This record gives sequence, structure tokens and C-alpha cells, in this order.
Amino acid sequence: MLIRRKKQSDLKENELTPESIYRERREILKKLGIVTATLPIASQANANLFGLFGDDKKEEPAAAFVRNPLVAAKTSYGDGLELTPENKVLTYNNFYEFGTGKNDPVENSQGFKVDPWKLEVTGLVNNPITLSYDDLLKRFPLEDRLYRMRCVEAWSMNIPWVGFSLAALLKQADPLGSAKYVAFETLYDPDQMPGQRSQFVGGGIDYPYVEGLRLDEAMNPLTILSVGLYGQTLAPQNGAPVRLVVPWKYGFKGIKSVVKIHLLEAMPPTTWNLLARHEYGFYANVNPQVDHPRWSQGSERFIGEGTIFSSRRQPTLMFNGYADEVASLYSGMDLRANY
Ligand SMILES: Nc1nc2c(c(=O)[nH]1)N[C@H]1C(S)=C(S)[C@@H](COP(=O)(O)O)O[C@H]1N2
Ligand SMILES: [Mo]
Repeated sequence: MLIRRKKQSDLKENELTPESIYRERREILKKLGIVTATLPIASQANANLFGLFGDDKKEEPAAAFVRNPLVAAKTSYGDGLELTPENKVLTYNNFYEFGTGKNDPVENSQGFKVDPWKLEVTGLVNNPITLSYDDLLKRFPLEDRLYRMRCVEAWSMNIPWVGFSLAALLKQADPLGSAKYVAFETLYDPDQMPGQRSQFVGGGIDYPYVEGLRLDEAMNPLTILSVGLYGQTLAPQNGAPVRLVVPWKYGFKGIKSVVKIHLLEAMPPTTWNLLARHEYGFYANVNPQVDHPRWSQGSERFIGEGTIFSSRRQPTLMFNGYADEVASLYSGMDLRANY
């Protein structure tokens, strides 16, 4: 989601596919005269991160963050969906606090500290709540849910999250009648997050990253706070120790490493809307009929098994396939105006 304010590259952001990055690197290496029949070690590592060799072995970067197994109730969410391999969920990420490249987050976040953690629920509530790291994993019943994930850049994954209902947490906080919106905030810690130290590394975002939902969206049963995936606690690159998952919205709504949930009366500002308001709206519902100003949202590249070259295009579904559960939230609303 690079905004081309600095003329760093003439590529549109969704053209920055792993394939084009890979080719670009090959070109550079070629010019330096070091492309041989076998790739140099460093670019082999990059190629592996992108699954170019089609092997789904788990990457183990130096000092890899340790994930712990979680016990969660099985559910029928996502039954029949093809899974995106775990190594791709762990290595192809957007988390600009750790850099704007797809493999920057895994490379730059393995020392990230998630325990102790503090998640505060404040604002228009009768009962403000502070959750510790242990509370996140133990206070609410955890469920396994396989959800579709659609990035606004027109790629998608199917990810088996472990998490709990955001509604369960909000009910404990007991919202006041005047509460209409929920604002979320990511940790601000430039010592740990190189993208917050440097505009260049962090893509020009004014940190901390902030997001928001309408209260009824936040209370929808599909909306979860995720604390894990593939049966284990989250890795830093996926937003450890706790991140939002709203499966019918574009991925940028799924704010990572959340420290604050604040209930309020007015619509809160959101990071991508602040950066480019004509391109990224507050609602950001997945909608194949409403194109991004710079590209079509009618189809998407599904990241599954195999190589990036063999990844298939598939049609984008209204509300990312969750219309039965959420279309009623928007009845009577102009979805083109409220993008
Ligand atoms: N704090 C923060 N949250 C974030 C982002 C980010 O850059 N910073 N990127 C978003 C985008 S654009 C997407 S697509 C998803 C990616 O989640 P994943 O890397 O776990 O698949 O995280 C979202 N949450
Ligand atoms: Mo995204």
C-alpha cells in the first residue's frame, strides 16, 4: 500500500508482487554478474520466503520468535476452504512498523517482546478493562476459525486463526448507550519498531497505526481478536500478541499488536484513510463492484500451495464471502460512497 509520494519507484503497489520483486533482484544480480545456475545463498533465502521452490518447509530465521501451542475449540468456520500454507502466512506480510517489503516483518520482528503486554478497553464504557498477556490467552474461550483474508492489494489467503469474540470483551466492558464507534491502536515503540523510527522504513505513516469499526460491526459474531494461528500463538509479523480480524473487510482493518480499544461517539480516524482518503475509506468492505482508483477489485490472487507463479486468480466475493452474515449491517447504505 505504498503511496507514491516519494518517487522511489514507478510501480503501483499491487504490482509489487513477489514475482516482480524477485525478477527485479535477479536483474540487479545479473547486472552485477553474479547470477549463476544456482542462486546465491542470500537470494535463495528470499526465494524460499516467497515459496518459489514450492516447498512449504517452515522458515526459521535467526533467533526465531518462539510460538506456543494453544488449546481452542474446533468450529465449522471455513469448512471446505483450501488453507494457505503456514510458511506463507508467516513470511508474506504487511506490517509497516517493521518495513514495507512483504518479507521485512518476519526479518525484522523476531525479537519483539509480547509479554508483558497491556490491552486497555476505555472510553464510553461502564467498566474499563485492562488485559494482561495471560488474560489475552485465558480469560475468553478460544476458538479455531478458518477465515478468508483479502488484502486491498488484490491478493488473498485462507488463514486458520485462534481467537475470541470481540463482542465477549466489549460486553464485559459494558458500553454506554452513547457509544457508537470503537477505535483501536497499535503499540507505539520506536525502539522495537524500525518503521516508527524512520519515515523511509515505515512507509510515511504517522504512527501509531489506528483503526476503527462501528460498534455494531465490532459486536458482529464474525469479528474476533486473534491471539494465534495454525494452533499456536501469533508470531510478531502477524500482530502478536493480539490483533483484530474482520473477515469481510480489507486486510488493513485488521490492526496488529493492539494496546488500546476505545469506545466513542464519533467516527475515529483510521491510518490508511489519513494517508490517502480517496483510496482507503473507513468502511473498507470487500466489494468486487467498487474498484480501487488504481486497480480492479473484481478478482484476486489466491496464495495457496505451490509457487507464486502457479498462484491462481479467483473472483472476489461480495463482503469476501460473508454477505449472509453481514450484508444487513449496511442495508440502505450507498457502498460506493461509503467505500
Ligand atoms: N499495525 C499494523 N497493522 C496492520 C498493518 C500494518 O502495517 N500495521 N497492515 C495491515 C494489512 S494491509 C494487512 S493485509 C494485514 C496483513 O496481516 P497478515 O500479515 O497477518 O496476513 O495486516 C493489517 N494490519
Ligand atoms: Mo492489506
